[in-house]
Amino acid sequence: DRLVIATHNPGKLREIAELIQPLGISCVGAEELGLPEPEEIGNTFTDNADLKAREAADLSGLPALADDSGLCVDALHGAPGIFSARWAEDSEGNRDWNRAMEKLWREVEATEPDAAPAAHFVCALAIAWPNDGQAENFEGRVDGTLTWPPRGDKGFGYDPIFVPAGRETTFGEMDPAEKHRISHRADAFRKLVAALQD
Ligand code: ITT
Repeated sequence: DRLVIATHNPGKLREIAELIQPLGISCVGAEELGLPEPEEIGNTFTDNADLKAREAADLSGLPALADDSGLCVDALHGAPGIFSARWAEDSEGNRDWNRAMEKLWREVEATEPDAAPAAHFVCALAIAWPNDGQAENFEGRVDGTLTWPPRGDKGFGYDPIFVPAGRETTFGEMDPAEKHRISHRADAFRKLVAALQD
C-alpha cells in the first residue's frame, strides 16, 4: 500500500519524503494523484492537519499523511501561526516568501526594536485511513529567534530568518540533514515513528 503525502507544498513534500525514506514506506504526493487542495478552515494546526489527511484518504482510498505547520512569534502573540502560508499570498493567491518575511520582520520591529525576537515552528502531523472519521496526531516544535536580513537559500518558507536555539546559522543555511536533526517536522516524525513501533 502506498501512503499519500497530503501536501501541495514542494518544500514540505521534499522534507517529508526525506524523513520517511528510512522507514521504507512508498509514498505518492497529493498533486501527483490530482487531489484538490482543501480549504483550511480549522482553528488549530492539528485541526487543519486532520482535515487535510482525512480528505486525501477518502478521495484516494489510501492512507494519507498531512502536515500543518507554521511559525509562531512571541512578540506577535503567536502570529502568523496557522496563517503562515496565507501571510505570503497576494490577492490572487500567489505566494511570495520574500514579501512574507519582510512583512513579518516589519511587524516584529514595530513591537520589539532591538532584541532577538523569540519564535518557534510547530508541525502537526495527522495520519488518516480511508472512510474512518478520525486521524492520529503527532506534534513537534523547535524554539529559536528571528534574524534580519534573511540568510541562506536552502529549505523553504521562513527558513532564512529563523535561527534555532543554540545555533548561529539559519535553517536556510543548513543542509537538510542538519535541519532534520532539530526541526519541528523531524520532532513530530520521531513521535510518529515511536507510535508506529508500539
Ligand atoms: P499544504 O497545506 O498543502 O501542506 P501549505 O504551505 O499551505 O501546504 P501550511 O498551511 O501548513 O501548508 O503552511 C505552513 C507554512 O508555514 C508554510 O507554507 C511555510 O511558509 C511555513 N513553514 C512550515 N514549516 C516550515 C519550515 O520547516 N521552514 C520554513 N517555513 C515553514
